[in-house]
Amino acid sequence: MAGCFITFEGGEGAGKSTQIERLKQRLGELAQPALVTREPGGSPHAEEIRAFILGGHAKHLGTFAEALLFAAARIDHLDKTIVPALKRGTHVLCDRFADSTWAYQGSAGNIDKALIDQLERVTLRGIKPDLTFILDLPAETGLARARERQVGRGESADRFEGEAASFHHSLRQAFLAIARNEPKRCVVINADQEPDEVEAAIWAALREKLPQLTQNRLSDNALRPLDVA
Ligand code: Z5A
Repeated sequence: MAGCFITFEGGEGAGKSTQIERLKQRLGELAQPALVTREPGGSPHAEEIRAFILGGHAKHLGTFAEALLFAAARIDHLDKTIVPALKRGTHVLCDRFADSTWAYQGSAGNIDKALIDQLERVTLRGIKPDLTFILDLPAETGLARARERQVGRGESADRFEGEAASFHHSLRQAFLAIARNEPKRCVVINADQEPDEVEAAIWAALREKLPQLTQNRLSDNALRPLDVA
């Protein structure tokens, strides 16, 4: 595809949305258009499924049924938003994707890995992120950030933020395990530092993994790899 697909993963309050906006801005300055999207959600029907799951309405159906709902949302998101953008040469910056199903429903949620694997295969149909940033920080730090933001906005905890501390600890380990298993695709970023430092670490990793994105798209050198892709 002509665009690059980049996902951001990690526990609650890791700073994904903050860094995605910063990266979009930097890419825009280099005439590298990027679409920001999120999971669950990112297309009208997937956003309806998001509201249902995060509102806690699917919890009584059990963790595997929730995994199915995340997959249903992902199919619509891929078909309506992600694949069309990549085909027209727009990069996609996605806040969470399939690794979140592995971590939340598979590892922390104790759903059989083989089932999650099969679900992922039929859902993704071969589409994988080109690069995944795993924003890593202690679960307590991320939860404290998320709570502070909720208090500021007068919101309450969603379906997953209300889980026990042990759930959030195992999530962190699950994301780190994904990164160990797929070192070519995944880069672990220390998210327990100032936003400017996190941004610099992300940019340095992007320069190494997808250097064509860190060049001005309108310059001769940058045009060649994208035209070939
Ligand atoms: N889920 C799942 O179970 N299975 C799946 O397959 C998928 C998802 C796809 C989506 O919720 C939920 O769905 C999620 C997993 C589950 N669990 N929960 N909850 P969401 O999209 O509403 O929430 P989230 O993905 O966890 O994002 P978040 O809590 O909004 O966090 P964030 O985007 O990573 O962080 P942020 O909004 O950029 O920053 C949070 C706050 O910290 C904010 O006030 C910032 O100003 C501040 N911040 C950001 N960076 C820093 C630094 N570096 N230092 C200090 N403060 C910072």
